[in-house]
Amino acid sequence: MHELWDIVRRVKPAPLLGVVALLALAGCSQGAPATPSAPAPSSASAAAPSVSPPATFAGGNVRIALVRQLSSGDYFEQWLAGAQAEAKALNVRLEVSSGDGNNDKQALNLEQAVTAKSDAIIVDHGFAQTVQPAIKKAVAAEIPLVAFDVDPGSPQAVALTQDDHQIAEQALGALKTDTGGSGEVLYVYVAGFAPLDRRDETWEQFKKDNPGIKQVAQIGVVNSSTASAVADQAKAALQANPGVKAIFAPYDEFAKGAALAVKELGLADKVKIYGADISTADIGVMTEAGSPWVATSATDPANVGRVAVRAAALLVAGENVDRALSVPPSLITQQGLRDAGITSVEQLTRAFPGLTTPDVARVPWAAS
Ligand code: SR1
Repeated sequence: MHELWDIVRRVKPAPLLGVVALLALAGCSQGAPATPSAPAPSSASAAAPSVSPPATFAGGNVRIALVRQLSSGDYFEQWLAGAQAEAKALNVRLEVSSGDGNNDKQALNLEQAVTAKSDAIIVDHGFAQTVQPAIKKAVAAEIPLVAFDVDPGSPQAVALTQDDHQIAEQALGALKTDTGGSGEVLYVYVAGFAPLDRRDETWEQFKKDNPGIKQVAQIGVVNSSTASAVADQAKAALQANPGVKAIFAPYDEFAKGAALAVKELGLADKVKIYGADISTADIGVMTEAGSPWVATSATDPANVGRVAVRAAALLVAGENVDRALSVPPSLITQQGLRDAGITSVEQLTRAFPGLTTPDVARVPWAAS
């Protein structure tokens, strides 16, 4: 069961609204209702722009290349929708390519964006060794660059993350509370993806700090059907390890796959899942009767896509942008979602405005 204040203490200081969302969504062992507070007066509410757009943006000819490693799955689809909405709002052309999991293809797409002299480039995920050479070329050509969830290797680029250590800390805080800090755990992880590697650092530290937690197996795959591949692996791992009582699956495709396996094996009363990310489909999985997926730590992916485009637009305009941008996550529990009757990400973000971060890479000429 979750101890509300235990979870709050566990997280790094967050902006006030992030804390409000956390407080409101965390399931509470004391039976206190986890209903949303009235939407706080938010910096997300529409405010008139304080300055006019730079002339460069007037004709709609600013071209921002979005060079993606992956595009399938709820997270990546929502992220793209947010990026496209922000591009429209800022009157820029977003030219989208995806490697569809093929790193060589992503590197080629990135080379092409540099050759095409894009006004700015956003690199969305990718492996450092495959994208850093072309990022160096972009920097040499003075093309502003934003790297989301990949180390750009160039200090001139803006590095955007979701605070992955905090994501893992929040999910593991819930796992620890529910398990009492001991028991067999199945871990889902694939090395090489920067956000998963950072979450893994937290997991490794968590195991050292909690010697009662035993990782009995590690599974994981990332491809165009991650959830079903993970479901197959999780079934085998659970059958081989009948003592497992928790699964740490810090990516929503991992968590969905794990949930499928647990349900199919009839273990939902015994095995609970602690994940990352949120989507409308995820909310459906978490809140359905008997679901084993009890907690997830997440940002709003559409909001993160918006932040990436805003940062790129600011760089095009010659504005100063922090070289390290981070969007804080919130802990979302099954109990909190059920109590608040939330069935979609739209409802979630309306009820909890802390999931929207208009002050991260704020564009002074845009309404926010
Ligand atoms: C394969 S990497 C998947 C992760 O990327 C983003 O950071 C999302 O949070 C997702 O969990």
